[in-house]
Amino acid sequence: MITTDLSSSLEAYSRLIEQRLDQLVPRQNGPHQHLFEAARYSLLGAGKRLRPILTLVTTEMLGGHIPDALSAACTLEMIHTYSLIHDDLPCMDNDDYRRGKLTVHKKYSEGHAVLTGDYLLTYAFEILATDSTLSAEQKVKLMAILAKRSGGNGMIGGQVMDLAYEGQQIDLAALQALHSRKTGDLMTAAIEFGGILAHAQEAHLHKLQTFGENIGLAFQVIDDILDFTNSQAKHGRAVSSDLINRKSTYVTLLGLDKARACAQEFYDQACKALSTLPFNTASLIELADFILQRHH
Ligand code: GRG
Repeated sequence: MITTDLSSSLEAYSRLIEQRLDQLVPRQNGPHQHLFEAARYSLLGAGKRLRPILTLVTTEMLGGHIPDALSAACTLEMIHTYSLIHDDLPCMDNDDYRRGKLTVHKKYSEGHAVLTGDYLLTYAFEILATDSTLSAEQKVKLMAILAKRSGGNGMIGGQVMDLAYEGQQIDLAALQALHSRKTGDLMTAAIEFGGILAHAQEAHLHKLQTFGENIGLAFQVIDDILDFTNSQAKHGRAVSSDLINRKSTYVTLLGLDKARACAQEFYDQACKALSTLPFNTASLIELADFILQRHH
């Protein structure tokens, strides 16, 4: 059950994130104004904001200060949005719609979509490097986490595995290795960000990482389930985009019931990792519940 309390705090966090993104990426005039327009088009007004919310909830849980964590949290949304813009391009998934509106390459052009993604990626690091609320040590740690988790052995590596496995039946271990990078790493970064922003101890950071890795995988299993069941609800048959693209997913490999059990197992592991932390972890567990029970 998602409580009214949780949905109102998710809305409150989303509002803060939306306002800060709006401030961080203002409109600009000049021959390159379309870049900022496209960045605002892709960033503002939609999206669950799950990654920055994970950072803010973790920061607050550990006794950190939300206003000081907000810009850093927004950099995760920028990296996430760049990955969606590039993933939608014709050379990747070739999607026409994202977050209920035309994809950036359809609304503007392919060139603008590539460059808007590049801009959001680059700008995320500029924000971290110049955030006056962060210490020099925090800046370096956050930039290292973001680079590693979104890089060649993280999100981008996972996407390349996805390309490599196209049209192939892969086993569960390969699927997990792919998704722990493609989806899990940025979620883990979001949790690690909370730890760094609230000056968490090393031992606590390790537990938080385990939580992040497992909740990232639970999120992906649910995503596969939703892709399958929403297609069924919409079309009355199993024509999920994953099936059309002949992608191996938790549902195609395990079937619906075992995929649900698998999501629950990742959720349980995630919560177990939190159980020995000397903090009130209720809000992070509520967020994990939301991830497990979400319908979109
Ligand atoms: C192209 C560099 C590059 C990387 C692409 C993350 C990724 C790798 C591609 C995005 C497409 C995709 C299906 C990723 C799996 C993770 C996922 C389900 C993303 C959607 O995240 P949500 O549901 O989206 O949090 P909103 O719109 O709510 O932010």
